[in-house]
Amino acid sequence: MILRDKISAQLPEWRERVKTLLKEHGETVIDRVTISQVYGGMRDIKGLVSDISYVDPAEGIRLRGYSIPEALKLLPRPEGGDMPYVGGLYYLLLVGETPNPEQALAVEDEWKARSVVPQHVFDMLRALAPQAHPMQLLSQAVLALQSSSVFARRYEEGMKKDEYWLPMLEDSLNLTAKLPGIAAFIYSLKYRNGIVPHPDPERDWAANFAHMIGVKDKTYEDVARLYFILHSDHESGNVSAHVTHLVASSLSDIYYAFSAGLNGLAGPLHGLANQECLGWLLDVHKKFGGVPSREELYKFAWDTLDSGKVIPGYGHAVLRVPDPRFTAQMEYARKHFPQDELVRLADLVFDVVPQVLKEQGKAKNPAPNVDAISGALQYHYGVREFDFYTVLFGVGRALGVTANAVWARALGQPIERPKSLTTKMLEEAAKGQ
Ligand code: HAX
Repeated sequence: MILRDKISAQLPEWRERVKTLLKEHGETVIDRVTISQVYGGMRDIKGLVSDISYVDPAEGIRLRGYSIPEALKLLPRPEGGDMPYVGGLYYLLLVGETPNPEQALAVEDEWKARSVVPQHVFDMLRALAPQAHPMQLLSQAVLALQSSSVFARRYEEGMKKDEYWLPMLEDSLNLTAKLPGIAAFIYSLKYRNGIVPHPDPERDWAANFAHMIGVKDKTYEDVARLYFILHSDHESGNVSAHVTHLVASSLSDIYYAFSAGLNGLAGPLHGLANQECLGWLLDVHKKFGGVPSREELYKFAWDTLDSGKVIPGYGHAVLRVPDPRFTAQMEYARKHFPQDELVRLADLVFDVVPQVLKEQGKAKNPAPNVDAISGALQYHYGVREFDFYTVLFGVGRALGVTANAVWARALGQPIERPKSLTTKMLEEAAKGQ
């Protein structure tokens, strides 16, 4: 298998590199930690390693060194498509090299061969409470697949540590292959008739999601590819990525680990912000009977803040500029459907809200993040049930966290165990200054 062979070939050098770094420079100090960081959600403490992506506060994400526009340009695309194969992106994340079309298609073929979702997963989803949030369904579905974990079986049988990454890769491919079908089933179960068409062997991973969810407009295939690529990875410290890494560090398999990561993604300050953001846009639209004036929106934004709420889709823990994932989606919308009311509204919000947040003076970053626009694109194509949007985020996020998990295991990253302190200890440390 191409991914296994490519990673295998790189491993001796990588292992040597890490070993030498630790042996010769293990005691090198790279940062200091302040009391406000310890009490403040560990913000900006440099304590994780990922070679798969890096978020520069002043520029945004780079996936294996490529900015979003570069990656979208370089990755191979299907004939007639405007956006790259997600299989090519997965190749880039896992292997660290830009794939040629055959290599991107080899990943797509791996996914096709592994895409059948076991019946028990559907049966379990049908048995859940009708009011359950779609993110609960997604998390439970991933957990239900755990019984097929190759890693758990091989570990039980006994395997050498330097082989751990091989079943992790197998599990990761099996999991990611099934996610479009699971997500489409959740959508149909919650909002349609509970029936999902079979995947079409002629279509790629993302286009098959578009097909299974029932969106007829062919250009939605591009939107699906763009969406999953943009949401794939955002270095390792965000909640969903960090939780997945943390859980996997105890040698849990990827099903346990990613299910936990999804539960973090379901929080309104993280992935659920996309649903919240669309809800906020619709509230504005409803209140003013369309796109309001600048002044009306300015007041509405202040009313939101004054009521003690955050403005969803704005602000970021690391970024200090507009999120390039926002920009990529905004550019797509402006190019393909500039007259769409919600897109026009999202554009106006982009104009007004940063000013409001600056005036309030609390948010360190008043600029939009990925969630400020993603829902408006889905809404345009008729995917209007916005409590489903975080499921879409989860499908994309699986690509990044599984790629990281494979490499963490390949490089033998240990169980995570940071140290906690008491408030008294912090007070004493402060006195000692
Ligand atoms: N609206 C109102 N207030 C905001 C704000 C916003 N969009 N963004 C930040 N603030 C406030 C914070 O609530 C905080 O207030 P307090 O001091 O009263 O606690 C203050 O500004 C400082 O926060 P910060 O340091 O700038 O931001 P954090 O690193 O603590 O948090 C968040 C980053 C993304 C959680 C934050 O900006 C936020 O709540 N944004 C709105 C929700 C959102 O869009 N989340 C999605 C983020 C992207 C993501 O993960 N997607 O999945």
